[in-house]
Amino acid sequence: MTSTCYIALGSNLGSREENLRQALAKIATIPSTGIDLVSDFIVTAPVGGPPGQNDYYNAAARLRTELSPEDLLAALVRVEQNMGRDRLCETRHGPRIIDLDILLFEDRMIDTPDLTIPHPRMHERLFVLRPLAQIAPDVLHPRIGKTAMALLRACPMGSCGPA
Ligand code: A4P
Ligand code: MG
Repeated sequence: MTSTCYIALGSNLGSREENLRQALAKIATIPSTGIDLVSDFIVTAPVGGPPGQNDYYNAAARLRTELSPEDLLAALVRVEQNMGRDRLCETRHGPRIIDLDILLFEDRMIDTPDLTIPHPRMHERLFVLRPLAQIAPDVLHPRIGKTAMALLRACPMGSCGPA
């Protein structure tokens, strides 16, 4: 069974634009998975984390996959590791070469220790909602019952952080 899902990409270390491109190229090689839409890359001020971090490059993509959400997450974590991300050396919300988050997976709602879908903070983040609403304005957040565009419009600049 093919599922549609949306992911967020972020990078604020090294060649940030190139990191997003490389991640997309690697995601395209995940078995039984294809990328069918990618947003523009946007430059956003870091939200949270230690002061003095670089701005992020952020993007969103739509995938079609035969994998389960758990297997897709494992594959995305492997892409992050393959690109040199080492979580043990990172501070929470600190600089990272690449961060790949699953935002939505069909209209599934998952709450396990390793996986929360929809992504728990997606609806309050401009750096997620802007690219997502660009490629999928009408996609529904199954928990909140609003579209990506409605969430973006409802997102007060202050609480979402600058983007
Ligand atoms: N995990 C659970 N649910 C998911 C999901 N839906 N997608 C688990 C991906 N992973 C999920 O992730 C930690 C664990 O979360 C994973 O191993 C998985 O089992 P991580 O990527 O190591 O942690 P993280 O990303 O550092 O933490 P967190 O809390 O996910 O951070 P956020 O909330 O993603 O924030 N500012 C700007 N402008 N742009 C950004 O992209 N990103 C962050 C990271 C902070 N500030 C930012 C940006
Ligand atoms: Mg993450």
